[in-house]
Amino acid sequence: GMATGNKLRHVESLQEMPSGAGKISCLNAVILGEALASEENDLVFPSDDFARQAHVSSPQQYLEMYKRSVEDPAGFWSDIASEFYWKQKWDQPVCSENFDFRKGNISIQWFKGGLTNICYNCLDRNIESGNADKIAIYWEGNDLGVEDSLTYAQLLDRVCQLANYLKAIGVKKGDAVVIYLPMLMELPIAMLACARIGAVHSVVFAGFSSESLAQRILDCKPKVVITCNAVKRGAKAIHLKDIVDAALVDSAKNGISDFVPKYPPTCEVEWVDAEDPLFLLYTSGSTGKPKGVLHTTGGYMVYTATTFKYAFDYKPSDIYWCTADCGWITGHSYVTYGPLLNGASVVVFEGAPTYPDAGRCWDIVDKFKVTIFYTAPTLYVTRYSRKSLRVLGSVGEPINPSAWRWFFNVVGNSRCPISDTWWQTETGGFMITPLPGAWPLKPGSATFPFFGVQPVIVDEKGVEIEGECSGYLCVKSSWPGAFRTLYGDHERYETTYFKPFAGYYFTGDGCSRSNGQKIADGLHPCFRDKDGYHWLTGRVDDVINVSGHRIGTAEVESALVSHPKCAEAAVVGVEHEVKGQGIYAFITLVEGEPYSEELRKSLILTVRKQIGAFAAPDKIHWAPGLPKTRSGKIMRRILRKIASRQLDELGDTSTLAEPHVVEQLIELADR
Ligand code: 6R9
Repeated sequence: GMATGNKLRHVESLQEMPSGAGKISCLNAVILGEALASEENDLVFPSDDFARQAHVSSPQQYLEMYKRSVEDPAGFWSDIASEFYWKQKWDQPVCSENFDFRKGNISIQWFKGGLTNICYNCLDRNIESGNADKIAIYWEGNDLGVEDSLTYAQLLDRVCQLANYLKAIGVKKGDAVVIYLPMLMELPIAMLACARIGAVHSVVFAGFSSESLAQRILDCKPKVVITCNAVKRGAKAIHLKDIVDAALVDSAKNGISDFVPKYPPTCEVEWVDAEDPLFLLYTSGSTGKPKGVLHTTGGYMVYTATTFKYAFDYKPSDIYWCTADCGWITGHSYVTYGPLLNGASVVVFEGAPTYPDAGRCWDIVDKFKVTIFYTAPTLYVTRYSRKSLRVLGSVGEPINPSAWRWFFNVVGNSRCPISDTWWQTETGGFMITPLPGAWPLKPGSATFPFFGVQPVIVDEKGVEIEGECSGYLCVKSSWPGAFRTLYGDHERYETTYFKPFAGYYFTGDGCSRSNGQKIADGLHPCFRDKDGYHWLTGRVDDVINVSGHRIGTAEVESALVSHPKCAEAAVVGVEHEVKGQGIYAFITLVEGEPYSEELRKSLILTVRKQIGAFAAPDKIHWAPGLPKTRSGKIMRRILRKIASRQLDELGDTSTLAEPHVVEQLIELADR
């Protein structure tokens, strides 16, 4: 099994690696010398057996590959891209980018001029190479005993039928298609069908309310909305079709098709440019309405496939299960595209991990003999053998060292390396992640950058900091999976991501490199330690992460203030035992309105209705006033402290316009 402690297996003294882009400071460190090993006992080493069979089995091997990936990105990525099918190879430089707004518009292109199709590469290509009868999808329904599966050949048939139907009703290359489905096999099928005909899918998580769905429909103006009648989640039935009908009324659309008839099971592929859009996925930002993150075809294809293969050490004999819903980026990149591009067998689970009881996940692992299990740290469980597992993955939020150890010791039986994958909707695929087998892990650290990724930590002024430090996490050059724009708003793309720190992509996360503890005031929530390991601990902006669902506090606030009795609302995230973060809302009512339990419920209901149940506030804190600066800015730092009851850490409140509101808030904390 894996061993923890002072072992020096696989640890070599490596020289600092020079690179075209200057020193790769984050790498100095895979170099774990004697001093480190004797002082640390928090290193978790891969077993010899695991390392021996791994794609990347030593720090040196990683460093060699990494060095090439950043010094010669074109060569590195075009070698990998050549393993895919291209109707026509790219005729322009493999990559071109401008990351510096001072030099003109931000632009990123990979494999431009190349013609390909990601659906063809997922299905036809794998079928031609002998995998026609391999299971592509094992589907496990919400209710026990309800299951299904599709081989690669069967999946292709189903995709083609739907693709033909979409074509028949007028969907053409470049048209948007909204998909509002639970985790049925039809969800990946619908994504692939769109990709096959060059349509741009926009999956809307089926937990979103009709109003949220309508907002997205109005923004991307799809030709079609694909949905189903109803779904059961746990013991509850949700009538999706009614929600869609309501949304279509809101967004003034006509003509609704109630069923998808059977169409022929073959369908010509629409060859698209590598830079043609593949999908839009709406995600929350710190302000304003949700952003339509746009991913294109070629780079995304190459990147999701490669990250999947290396970060999970994927082998053709693996059975892979990712618990994410296709309504989020994790479901796009690591339920559908990444695994299928690799010809993997993927478990797709419709239900809730706790239904009918908390053992459900482990039943599924045992039933399908899952070998790679990828989930969010908030999923908790016990019992069952789980002998089949060999690699574990974690995503969505920082996993704290004790949760990490539990996942490692209990779920993985101290045998399975954990890939704690840090990435975002915007990045398309993993950015900072272990390559299991290549280096020792540290519980709670996402470790090192993936090939081609150059993370940097900058200070408030945007100056890069070397060595042990903390600051804002940025990336200094493009990678194939990067998003290319925000749909219909390139200016917002530049302003949000490229202007905060000139010359870099700003992630919205903090990062630090010092060993162990968080930097005090939460402004620098990620660090990189002296060994170069990266530690991410959260967002530096007003985005919160509830059970892996990304939510902008501004969206929840605007739902709350739409309530006729709410004058003002301020929402912050607080630590939550089960969900990672909980939603904590400070509410100022309109003049003269008394606090009541009924009003509390009706405020929460407003959020459920406008966004979805997953965004419902966990706590409503009545606030006669909110702490504001003299210029009228809400001091969220103070609200966060009040929400987490760190009342002795309120800091300087003298700059507040009305300092007494803080005392009022403390008094009302438990009302
Ligand atoms: C993939 C996904 C992105 C935000 C990101 C960060 C947080 C994701 C993490 C993590 C620490 C990890 N995040 N993975 N934080 N460690 N392994 O979750 O995308 O929904 O866009 O959220 O999630 O704060 O900025 P998305």
